[in-house]
Amino acid sequence: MKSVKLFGYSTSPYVRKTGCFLYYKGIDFTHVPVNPMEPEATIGFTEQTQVPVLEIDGEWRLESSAHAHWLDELFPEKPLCPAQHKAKIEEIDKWVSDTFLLSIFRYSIDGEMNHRFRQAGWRLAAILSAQTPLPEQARHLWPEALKKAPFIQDMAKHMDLTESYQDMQLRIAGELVGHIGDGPYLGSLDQPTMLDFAIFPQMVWGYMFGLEEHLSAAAHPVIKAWLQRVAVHLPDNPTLSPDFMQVHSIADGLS
Ligand SMILES: N[C@@H](CCC(=O)N[C@@H](CS)C(=O)NCC(=O)O)C(=O)O
Repeated sequence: MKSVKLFGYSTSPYVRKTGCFLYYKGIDFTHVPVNPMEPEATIGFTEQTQVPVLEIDGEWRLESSAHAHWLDELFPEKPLCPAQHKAKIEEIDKWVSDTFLLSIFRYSIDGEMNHRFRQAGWRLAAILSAQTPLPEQARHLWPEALKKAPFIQDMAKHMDLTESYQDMQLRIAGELVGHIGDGPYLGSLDQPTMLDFAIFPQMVWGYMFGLEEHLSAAAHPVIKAWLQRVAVHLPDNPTLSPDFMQVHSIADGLS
C-alpha cells in the first residue's frame, strides 16, 4: 500500500480541495497539520511555504489541481478528471482556480475591518490553533495578520477590485449555476470530478465550523440540490478541520 500524506492547514481552501480528492477516491492518507507561523517544522523538506503539499511514497508535489491528475495516475479508480471530459474539465477548472477560489480571499484584501471580519479572523485562528497551537497574541492579531499576509496581497493582482464585493459574489454564484447547468455535476457531467470537490468543501466549511450561521449557498435551489448530490460522495466531515470544533452538520445545512 502506498504511503500518502497531505500537509496543510484546514483553513486553506486549496488544502480542503486536495483533502476531498483523497476522500472521494477512498485513499487511506495521513493529514499532517502545518503551522502557518512555522511551516518549516513540517514542510521544511520542500524549502518553501505553500500548502497543500501532497507526498506519496516519498515524492512530493505542490498545486491542488495537479494533485488531482497525479492521484488519477497512481489511483485510477474513480477518476477526478475522466479522459473523455478532460478538455471541458480543464476549462472549468481555470474558472474554479482563477475566479471562484480567488474570490474567497477578496474580503481580506479590501473589505472593511469590521466586527464580522474580526470574528471570522478569530475563529480561523481558533480552528488553526486546535491542530497547531498558536501563541495567544498571534490569535488576537489574526484578523490584522490576514490583511497583511503576502500571499493574499499577491492575489489582489489577479482580481478586478473595481467590481464591488456584492456584485462579485452575485456574478460568481450565477457563473456557478451556469457551470452546474443541467447537472447532475459540474460541467453537466454525469459523475463528480475534481471540479465538484474543489468547490464543495468551500461552500460548507464556514457553516460547519462556525463562520456563518446559515448555509448561505443553500439559499439557491440549484446550488442546494448540487450540494446534496456531491455530499453523498464524501464523509460527514470532509474538511480536515477537527470534529470537536464542528458547530453544524452538512445534513442540517441542507435539510
Ligand atoms: N495554486 C495553489 C495555491 C495554494 C495557496 O495559495 N496556498 C496558500 C494557503 S491558502 C499558502 O500556502 N500560502 C502561504 C504561502 O504561500 O507561503 C494550489 O492550488 O495549491
